[in-house]
Amino acid sequence: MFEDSSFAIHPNKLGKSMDSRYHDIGEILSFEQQGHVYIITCKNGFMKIVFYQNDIVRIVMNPLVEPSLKSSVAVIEQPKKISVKLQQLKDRIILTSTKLSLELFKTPCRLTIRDETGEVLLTEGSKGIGTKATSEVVCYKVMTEDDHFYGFGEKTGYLNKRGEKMVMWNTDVYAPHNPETDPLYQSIPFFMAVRNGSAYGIFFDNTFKTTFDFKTETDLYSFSANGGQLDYYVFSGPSPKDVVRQYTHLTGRMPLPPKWALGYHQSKYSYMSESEVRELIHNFIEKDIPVDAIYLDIHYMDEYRVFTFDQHSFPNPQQLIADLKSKGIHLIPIVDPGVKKDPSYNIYKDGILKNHFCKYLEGDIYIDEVWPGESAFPDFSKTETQKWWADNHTFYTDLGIEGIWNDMNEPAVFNNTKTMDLEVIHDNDGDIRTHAELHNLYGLLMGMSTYNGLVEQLQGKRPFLLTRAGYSGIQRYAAVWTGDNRSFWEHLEMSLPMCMNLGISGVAFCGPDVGGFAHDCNGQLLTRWIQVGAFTPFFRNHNALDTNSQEPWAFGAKYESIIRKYIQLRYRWLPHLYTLFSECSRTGIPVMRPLVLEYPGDKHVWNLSDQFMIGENVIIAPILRPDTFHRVVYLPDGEWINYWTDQVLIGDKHLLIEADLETLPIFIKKGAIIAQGASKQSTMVAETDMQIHIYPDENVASSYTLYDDDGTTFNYMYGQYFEKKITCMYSGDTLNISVENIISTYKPSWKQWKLIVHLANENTKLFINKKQIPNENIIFHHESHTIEVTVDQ
Ligand code: MIG
Repeated sequence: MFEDSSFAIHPNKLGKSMDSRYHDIGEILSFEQQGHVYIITCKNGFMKIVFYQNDIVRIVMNPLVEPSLKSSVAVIEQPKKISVKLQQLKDRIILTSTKLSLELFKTPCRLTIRDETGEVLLTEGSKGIGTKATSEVVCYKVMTEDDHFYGFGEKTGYLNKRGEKMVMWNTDVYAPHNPETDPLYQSIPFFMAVRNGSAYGIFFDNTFKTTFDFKTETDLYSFSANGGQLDYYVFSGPSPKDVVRQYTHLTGRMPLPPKWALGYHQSKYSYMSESEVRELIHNFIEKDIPVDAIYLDIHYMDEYRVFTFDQHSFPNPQQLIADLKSKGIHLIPIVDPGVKKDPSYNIYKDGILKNHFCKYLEGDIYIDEVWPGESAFPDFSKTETQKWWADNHTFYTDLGIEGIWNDMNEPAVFNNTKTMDLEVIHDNDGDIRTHAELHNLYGLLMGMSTYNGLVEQLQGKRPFLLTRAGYSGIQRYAAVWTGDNRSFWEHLEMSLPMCMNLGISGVAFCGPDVGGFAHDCNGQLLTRWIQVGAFTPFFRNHNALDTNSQEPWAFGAKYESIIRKYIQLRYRWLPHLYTLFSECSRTGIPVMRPLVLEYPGDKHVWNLSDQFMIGENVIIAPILRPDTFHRVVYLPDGEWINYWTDQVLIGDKHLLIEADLETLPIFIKKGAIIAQGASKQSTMVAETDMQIHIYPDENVASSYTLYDDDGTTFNYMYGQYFEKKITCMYSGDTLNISVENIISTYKPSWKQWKLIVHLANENTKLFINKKQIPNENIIFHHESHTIEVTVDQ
């Protein structure tokens, strides 16, 4: 409106580009050591360096004052006392641990980190650390031709993020998730760089809006934040798996979920009534399709008031939940953070009276629109509010509920900015912060409150929590689904790299809405998606209002029978999947992984986005396009076995593979040992058919440790579990197998197990723990070239 006046050249307009110039931190003026903290004063800022352990170092820069070493809630580890060698040279300072050395050049201040062999992991060039606008901290690092980047949590696009610019700002995006759609619901400001088979990682622990830029400059990448300190951790690897272990050591790992959370889950926005839910269950059982959980979306509530049931459509939730449980099925209600503004509603009233809602500094409660209309939002940054919210969940747990679904916790608000006013403040236990600073933590803090409440209320049973929003560390509390995708083939394809990168980012328990949330699904797409879902860590079919139904039987008998087969396959693979989940809960190494995690030196996998691995020796190469019955599959060096035919394929090759609608291409590496069980109506049915499949590799020893426990309690944490180690060696026609029960403080339901040896012939001599198994105890299957022996537990 003032375009004709000087207002057109208002300094704010020009200022933007001026302010985005980079201001370097300048030269180092002084260096001192205080205990395990190194303090560096530069011309334009201050730094602190702390070793957390030999392979993790933290670097914090504050442009204005001496940096604070308070970390975000993502970090659960304290620095260990390790011995660091300090060398002060004329032009630089060198700090060396047993795993890395950090060189700090003085004029200007520039950092180089080397691994234990002296190889440069990361280094800085024409730019290092500094500021952009007055409140923007930024860090540049050199990007070489050979660097490939993974992690970053939940992002669209391909696996390798080289060439991308990504923002972390938890956002509710209903619009189609395109390659350019960024940010989404989760903020995981962590990545790893892989170069010539080795890796390092960086976790930028800044909860403001952050940006990771691998696009703007050709030989530098950067990460920056809209406020706060430049606070980051370097993980020195050297392998990609080491980086995942180091990152999840710092930010925590997934507790082992209850087994039922690994089954097939059915959801819809919304199953409207008790009778609809009962009919749904009836269909699953009638049709012999396994199912472990049913979700109730927002319509179960009384006008979207959380912690209520609508009395007309759900008159007796307690009975419903009990009836479902008797069939081995869990009911999971949605819980959003918005609390309806209604003085007669106990949660709202209580929250107001006890001061639990987010406010402006001046004292007004922040009220805005979500499903229930005008609503208030709990301030999860306050310990007391966390406890209050957690305690409210007795409403659900008293009814027998053991799982909760958190949605809209970015938080999503129906206004132009899609979220809370950035000027709203969070109490943060007295250390007040703006929403601009804590926005990305809202979902994590809600998850923490909910999970902790459920743990307390379920008295020893493992809860299940599903969340849409989160920050680094969310894996300690919740599984993550990737939000409002669509029934597009492109979204099936996109879900693979998205989940693989989430896995690298510590969030191993993840999956997309199978079948697609918005838009209309069809039989072929659902079939192909279920095939993939059978192997993603989280396996839930969910579907939006006013779109085609997409329950397993929705598209007729032909598709239903294939879908049944794959949901049953999921249940047959559960003993192996559960073993991998257990490994993940101890090491952070994801169940579903990109090939680059196993073969980081192989250039064919650096951006391989349409295949994934389950554990270290199974490749899943799904069909991701309509009317397509073949595809290219890359098999790394070694020999691979077609799971369906036992045909042996030579790797280090791209192969053209046929896959009719019934076939999900699965390849097993020679030497692999894999546990399988029976298909069952739900995971609550005890296992009776434990099978150990061996794919022997000539003259190469291999081993497998099967894990099992009661699947429902935390007793495994106190040593009650079962581990059976199976080692095999195949040479000549002799297969030597040794079996050792490492821990049997938990007794599995199966008393005997079957050993199934693939690629065998009638002359194969079998020894178990050095005793030859007599021929009459061996069943030889001619068609499949397998031999089968039954063994006692
Ligand atoms: O703005 O609760 O992503 O899974 O069905 C829509 C209704 C709110 C978004 C979730 C979706 C859920 C839907 N919710």
